[in-house]
Amino acid sequence: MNANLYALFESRFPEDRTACCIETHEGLYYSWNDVDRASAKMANLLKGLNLEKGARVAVQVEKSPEALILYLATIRAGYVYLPLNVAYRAAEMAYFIDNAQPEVVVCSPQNFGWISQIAFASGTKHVFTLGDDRTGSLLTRAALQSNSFDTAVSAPDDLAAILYTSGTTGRSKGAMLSHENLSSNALVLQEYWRWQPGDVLLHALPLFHVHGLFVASHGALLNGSKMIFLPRFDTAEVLRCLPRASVFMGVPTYYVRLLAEPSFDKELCAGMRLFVSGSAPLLMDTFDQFRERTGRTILERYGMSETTMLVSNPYEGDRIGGTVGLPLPGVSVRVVKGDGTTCGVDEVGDIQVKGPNVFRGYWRMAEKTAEEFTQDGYFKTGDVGKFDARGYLSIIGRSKDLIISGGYNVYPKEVESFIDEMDGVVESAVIGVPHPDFGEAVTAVVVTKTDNALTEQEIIDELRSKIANFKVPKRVFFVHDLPRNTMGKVQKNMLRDQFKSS
Ligand code: MLC
Ligand code: AMP
Repeated sequence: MNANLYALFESRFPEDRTACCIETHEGLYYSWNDVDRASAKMANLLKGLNLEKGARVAVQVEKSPEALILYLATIRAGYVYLPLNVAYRAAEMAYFIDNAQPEVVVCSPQNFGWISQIAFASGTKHVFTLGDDRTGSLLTRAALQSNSFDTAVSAPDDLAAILYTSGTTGRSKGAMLSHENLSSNALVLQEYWRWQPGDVLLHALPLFHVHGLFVASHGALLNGSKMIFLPRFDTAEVLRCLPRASVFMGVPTYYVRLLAEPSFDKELCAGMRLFVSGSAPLLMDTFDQFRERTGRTILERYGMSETTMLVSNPYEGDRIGGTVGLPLPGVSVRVVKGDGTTCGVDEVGDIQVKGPNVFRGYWRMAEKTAEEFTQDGYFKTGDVGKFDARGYLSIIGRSKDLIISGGYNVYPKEVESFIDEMDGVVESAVIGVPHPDFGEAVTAVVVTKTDNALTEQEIIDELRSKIANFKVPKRVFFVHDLPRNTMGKVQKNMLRDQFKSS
């Protein structure tokens, strides 16, 4: 049997392929036939480039139906999709491209100048452009291709995607996900969340992370369901489209923003069957307010790039606020103490996972991969939590030094290294402090040389020119020394306490 993920989707396309698969906010309709033919054209284009087996196709483009179709075309042709956040700047892109060695890079037309320079310098052979308005060389070239394509035959272990997740100590690591990783998770979620005939997904998430690219899109594709595609999360647009949808997925910030709208009420949600939250902790207050306002209970689930989804509150049965729910069918999740023994009920420890959803390792980092797995094959998530007596998992914290801001991961170490190399800086510590909209806000605490007059704004401006905007600290504070323990380690919890209400 062909384990290619596209073959699975194709086997689930609705009987009527003229039905709508993607509807855009501008009112354009893409039928299932359109998606099939357009992905065939792009797959033919890629195949015609004579790429090697397992070639990476790195993509940094704005969200559009064509961007999703490019993803489908890449896996359909048997290549490996590598999505990159549109916020990444030159230094970040140079690292990813140099590390992943993609044979093809696709970027927005307006970024072609600088990205093609980086790509060609790293040995990439083909750089195409794709705009969010159906423009760019990718589409011009694909238009000349045949609109039928025999989906490549893939083994379950063949790679379908590489998702870069930042490293706690060094640079970003590419999590390698196989066709089986993605298809097993998609199938489990379709059943677990009771996708139904007639469901319509309101898709407002970005297409370069697990949540928007896999969890949301795969659900609709597997179910033969229409997606209403928004280019980004925009509260007014979501409110406008909600009455025509039945499923919505988002990070907690989306729910906070919806609740801030007085017009968001039961009536608008009348046709809604399912609201899913994930990627960051959903506050109890948001969970409760949402239920009160809409009569709907948000279903919170827990996932990560390396594992896609591993735990979820049930569709039927209690969705318990403050917990991420129960391990998904076929996925084994345990909480262990420092000595490796399993924790009892309500005992806090490290969360580990094993199952068909767990990735195939970090791209060209065999040692790092080995470190992140236990001897009996469990992946160490870096999250800390506990199971209650009913088997519901709560995430209590993280053993990894990570900030999650509006659903995006920010690794303090990376931001610190950019601050530390600025003239006049002795050292810095980057922390997350509570933020009403983003959940956590990136905050920098900096020690400068005594005669230095570096200002908060100068540091922010300098960082803005170098790293993705969501990683730039919202505030910068200056101190004489960073608090350290007897081992010399910076005590970030003291800094978090000190600056939490700033
Ligand atoms: C934007 N900004 C952010 C930010 N997003 N700041 C902190 N954190 C964020 N997440 C800042 C920009 O730097 C800019 O600042 C200003 O906000 C306006 O930018 P914008 O792009 O117009 O913002 P907006 O559209 O409002 O975006 C906010 C958001 C977006 C919450 C809608 O960040 C978003 O869609 N997040 C979802 C992330 C996601 O998909 N996560 C899933 C990961 S998968 P300035 O100062 O420059 O103006 C995963 C696994 C799993 O974790 O389990 O799912
Ligand atoms: P990423 O590396 O971007 O895939 O982010 C994965 C991380 O997001 C996980 O390791 C968790 O720390 C966090 N995360 C995902 N879902 C949840 C959730 N529902 N609650 C709390 N944290 C979450």
